[in-house]
Amino acid sequence: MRTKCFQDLMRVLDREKPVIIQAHDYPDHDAIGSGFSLLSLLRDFGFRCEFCYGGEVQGFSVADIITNLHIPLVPASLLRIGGDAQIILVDAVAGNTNVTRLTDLPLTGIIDHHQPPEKIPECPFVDIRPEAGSCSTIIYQYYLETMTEPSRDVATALLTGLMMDTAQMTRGVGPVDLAAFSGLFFKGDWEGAVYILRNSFSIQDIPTLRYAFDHYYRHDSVCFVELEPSAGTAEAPAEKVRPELPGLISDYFLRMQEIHFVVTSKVESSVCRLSLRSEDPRLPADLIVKRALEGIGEGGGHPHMSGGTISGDSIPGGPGLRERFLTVIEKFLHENKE
Ligand SMILES: [Mn+2]
Repeated sequence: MRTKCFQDLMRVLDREKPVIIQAHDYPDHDAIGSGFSLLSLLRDFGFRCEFCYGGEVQGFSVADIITNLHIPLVPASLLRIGGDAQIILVDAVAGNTNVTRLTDLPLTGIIDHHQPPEKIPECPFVDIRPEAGSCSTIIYQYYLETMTEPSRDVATALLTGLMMDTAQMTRGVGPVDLAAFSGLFFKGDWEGAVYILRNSFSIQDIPTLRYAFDHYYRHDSVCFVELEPSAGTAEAPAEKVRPELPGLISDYFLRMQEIHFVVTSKVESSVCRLSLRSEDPRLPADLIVKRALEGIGEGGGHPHMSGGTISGDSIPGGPGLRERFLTVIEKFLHENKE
């Protein structure tokens, strides 16, 4: 895929019309870092920009970043989007259920680092680089390209996005990520960024963590954690699970030396959300979730980290879900046998 550049983006944008940068719903650190830095860069070049998200901002860590770094992020529901808006999606796959459709207007740009769907939507500017460890890395490249010095807040936001998505530079790291890391580290408040990343759990998560430790299922090196109300107790109602917790739980279980693949799921308001992690190169989490949810839901992401959703009557329940994954995993292991 040809790498696009910031010049190409500026060429397709009209300075007379508003630019709306949209992060995926319930934005995470990388969505916020990349959206905020793109907003600053476009404003430097004379564009009128807003930065918005669907869903809500959840989690103390993301909320802290928005406040501390003075990020002008607005809920999409508060924006009045006119017919001349130019919408750019960051850190998100167009058409996925985690991207609220703001208007009937077609997208003007997509900037992302997730594995793209087979059919990439028609769009004037598409810069999708699955080889980048974070979307923040891509935007940092735009700063290099235009020789723009990021402000301290922008550098900190980019660094936080990069470090979060790469689990502190331990997964999915490519040469561009390393260049971004070394370029940003002392430009931003690295101690602030590291503090946020190190303090991702809260005392309030303990009942859910306890539930996870008491109720996980393990099949060889594969582990399932199901935070669904039907399997739960009053100690761990899934309704109270913060959206980033399943990912953190998957990360945590992956640290067990016996476990190389983790699927954490939670069911909330008739939607089952899955968070997957893999450290087995034979088991790419993005392809496996896609295959396991075929016909019942959608999923995608990266080989080391992916997610998925299943809605309503299609939710198969714990045993059914495990069965689907184990069948697919078995096939992958068989195909990739040395
Ligand atoms: Mn990302």
